[in-house]
Parts: sequence; structure tokens; C-alpha cells
Amino acid sequence: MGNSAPAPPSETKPSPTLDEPWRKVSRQDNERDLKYVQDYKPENNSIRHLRILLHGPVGAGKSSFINSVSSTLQGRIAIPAVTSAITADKSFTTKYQTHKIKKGRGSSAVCYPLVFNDIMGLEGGTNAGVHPDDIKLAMRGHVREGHKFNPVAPLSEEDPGYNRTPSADDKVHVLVCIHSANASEIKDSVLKKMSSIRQAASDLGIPQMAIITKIDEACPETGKDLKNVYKSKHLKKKMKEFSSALGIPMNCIFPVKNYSEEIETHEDVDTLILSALRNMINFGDDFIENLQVWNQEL
Ligand SMILES: Nc1nc2c(ncn2[C@@H]2O[C@H](COP(=O)(O)OP(=O)(O)O)[C@@H](O)[C@H]2O)c(=O)[nH]1
Ligand SMILES: [Mg+2]
Repeated sequence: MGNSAPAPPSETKPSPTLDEPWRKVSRQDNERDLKYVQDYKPENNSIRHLRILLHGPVGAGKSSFINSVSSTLQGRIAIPAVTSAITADKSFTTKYQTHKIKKGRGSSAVCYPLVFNDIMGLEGGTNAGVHPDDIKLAMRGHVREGHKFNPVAPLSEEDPGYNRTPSADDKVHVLVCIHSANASEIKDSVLKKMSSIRQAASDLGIPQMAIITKIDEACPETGKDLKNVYKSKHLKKKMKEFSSALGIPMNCIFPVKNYSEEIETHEDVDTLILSALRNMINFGDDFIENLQVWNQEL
């Protein structure tokens, strides 16, 4: 045994990557996807913008995702609209805030007809995160801009932060759960909250998807080259685990690497952000279209 030649690495350790990607995305799609997002306009006249609600644990990358979308669409790193440092403080009271994405520069600047809200929450204890009932109210458009969430007392109808007459574009059109690929197993208490939120969204017919962030940290091969994302066995496993824990089908889960330390945008980062965004718009627009049908039927 002693002087036998060592086995080649491929025999001792299975490769961490698949030979072929299991989902096809490439930087060649960037231009098409960017154009799709740039040209998007909700068909429904009563809706000025598609409202996307991001929810997930503190530090999952919600604010970074909004900033990354902004950077990708502007072709340069956007000045953070939302500071990430304060989100690390779990006692920080979150405000319900709508984030818009600027299109163009200077006096000709307008905003994209898509807006984001992000809600932290789903932490284990009762005194951390936004109450699930408040997330449900936000989905139905009942939470006013600037309302400060109280984790122990959900919004009541008497509260000035309660909007009794939400318009169609106050309502949420896509619900996105954001989670880090680098996080350990999701706690049972968190899962319970997530599933109650998911159920509420299902009851309202709101489409749901998930974004898995920090794929660069979770998988070294993907960290080195983002093009490995759909070849990574580890990430595929993580996405499957996530899919079964949350009940979100694989084709509604998108891995991204957010802009975090970069000073310039990068095509491969943009590819994944655009792929997620394009699908978000598709899902949301289907919902908006149905709203219109319902309105006509009423
Ligand atoms: N490496 C890496 N870091 C990320 C990614 N997304 C977010 N981060 C970092 O994770 C931290 C928390 O992100 P943040 O967006 O504030 O999370 P939030 O609490 O969900 O809003 C920040 O330091 C980000 O720079 C990612 O995809 N890759
Ligand atoms: Mg944040």
C-alpha cells in the first residue's frame, strides 16, 4: 500500500460541479432582459407600478438586492438607498418604505414602474422582526408609507398607519422571500411564520418566489466564477432544501450575488439579477392582469 501511487483527485473527491448547467442563463441574455425591464409598463391602467414585497431575515440581503437592481439597471453602482449597517441592529424599528428605481439621470430622470418594499422579520423571538399579521396587511395595501412596525403589536384599523382604502397599486403584486445561501438551517419558528405568510399570499392569489443571496460566499466555485452557479452541486442542494422547506417550487427560486464590495457593475452579476427581475415582473404582471379581469367582472 505504502508505495502505491496516490489516486487522481477526481477519484478521491467527487467534483463539486456538474458538467452541464441545470438551468441556462448567460450574459448573452443581458441585453434582451435589460430591454424587457426597461420597456415594461403595467397593462392595467389603474396601476402605476408593480409592487414587489421582499421579506426575510435580517442580513439576508434585501436592501442589497434593491441596490443591486438599481445598479444593474443604471449600469453603475447605485448610491445605496438603504443603509445596510443599521439592519444589523436587530432592535432597529423598521419603517414601511417604498424604494423606487431611477431611470435616466438629471432633469430627465423618471422612475421605473416597479417599486420595492422590504420587511425584515421572521426572527425566532416574538420581540424581533415584523409581526406576520403586519406582513399580511402590507400585502393587501393597508400599511401606510412610513409606518413604524411594532413587532409585538400588529397594526390595527384605528392606527394612523392603517390605510382603510388601499388603491390597486398600494397592494403587493409579488411576494419575494429572500434568504442567504450561506445561512444555516432555517429555524422551525421562522418556518412557521413563513408558511403562514405564504398561505396568506396564496389566499390573495399573490405570486410568490424566492431569491437566494450570497451564492458567492456559500460556494467557492461560484465565488470564483459566477458562471458556475447552475453547475454547483452545493447550491442546487441548498435551493432544493429551501424549496421543500418553504413550499416554493424550484422554478420560482433564483440565486443571485448582490453587489456588495464592487465599485463597478459586472456582466455576470447583472445576468442573475436580470434573470430574477424579469421573472418577478412576469409573475407580478400576470397577477395584475388577473386583477383587471376581476375588476371587469365586478
Ligand atoms: N458576499 C455577499 N455579500 C452580500 C450579498 N448580499 C448581501 N451581502 C452583504 O450582507 C450584509 C447584509 O445585507 P443587507 O442587504 O443589509 O441585508 P438585509 O438586512 O436583508 O437588508 C451586507 O453587509 C451586504 O453587503 C451577496 O450576495 N454576497
Ligand atoms: Mg435592509
